[in-house]
Amino acid sequence: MAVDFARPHRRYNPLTGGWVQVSPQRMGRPWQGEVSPPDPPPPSYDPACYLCPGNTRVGGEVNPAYDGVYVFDNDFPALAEDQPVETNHDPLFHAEASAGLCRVICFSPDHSKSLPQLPLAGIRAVIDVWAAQTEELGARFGSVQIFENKGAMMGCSNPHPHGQIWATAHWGLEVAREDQNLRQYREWHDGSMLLDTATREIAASERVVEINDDWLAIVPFWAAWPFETLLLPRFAVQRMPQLTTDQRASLASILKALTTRYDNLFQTSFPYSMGWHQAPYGPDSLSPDIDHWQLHAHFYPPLLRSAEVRKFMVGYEMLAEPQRDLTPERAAEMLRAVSGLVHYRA
Ligand code: H2U
Ligand code: ZN
Repeated sequence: MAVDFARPHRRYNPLTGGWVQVSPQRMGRPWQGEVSPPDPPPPSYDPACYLCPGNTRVGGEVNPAYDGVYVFDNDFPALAEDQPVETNHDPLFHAEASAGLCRVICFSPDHSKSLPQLPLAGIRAVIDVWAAQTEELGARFGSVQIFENKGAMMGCSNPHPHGQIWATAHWGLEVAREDQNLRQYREWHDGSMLLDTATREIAASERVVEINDDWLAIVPFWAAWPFETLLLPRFAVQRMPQLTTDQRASLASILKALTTRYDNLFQTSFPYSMGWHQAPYGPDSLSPDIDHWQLHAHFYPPLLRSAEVRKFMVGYEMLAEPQRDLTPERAAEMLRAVSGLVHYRA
């Protein structure tokens, strides 16, 4: 018998191999998000911001008077570049030295403009830097993790629009899991998991949030966070540097539309952690087998009901598996119901 999606059920995440418990019967009547009064916009320049052009950072370095995207080496890197190869082989206290580098990427000199508020050319410039950094660091490291932590709720205290890049010799656990699952899908089903997902989601349409000729944003069937989205290319591509001029332009446009919807949902600068997954490099970079890979971005926003009410991953989630009341289909419907064109602050 087929699963009744109106009753409690579990959904499988083929990328991670995890499960999510969905409890739609607890959702009750569909609710509108409460809208709180918009928070005051930050100024375009903040003399106390360590990321604004011309300002001094905590470590004493002075930012140049940059006028586009600005990348610098993190003054407090979590990783060190020159690490000896060391391993403690121990069944209980196993460890290895980890080598890598950390960079900060300022999306714009304007302190007040987050991604949805940047012009398309500004978002396009960020994409070009993401691609160039991937190419440069991929030649030296096994994995290039590009991400953005946005909003105080996600532990980011500075509203200046910025992201980070961590390049590591090893593959992060999530990347390693995806690599294994994408590879297995190709072997078992003779196809690309995420291209097949895009085709099926477009046909079903109920979880689609944004779509253009090249890209698709969905609340995935297996989403754990209330308004989690997955940004997928509609063509085969393993890494960001491979994107053509047109594909970068269409990516800028879907990023702007998706993040505009996010901000409009609760009329707040929507917090999230987002990041790109792409085919890792080495250790076998000389003969890389990356056909099973497909470039994609995850958005993990914590909000549930309003600008203040967040979802906590606690209790059952920490001890068993993620659980949600709001169905992914309803979340996608709510994101479709707000504008992807006009930002609430415009
Ligand atoms: P988040 O706010 O997204 O955590 O990023 C800020 C990063 O900027 C953080 O990793 C770095 C911090 O180490 N930073 C500098 O490199 N220089 C500074 O002067 C302050 C913050
Ligand atoms: Zn600033």
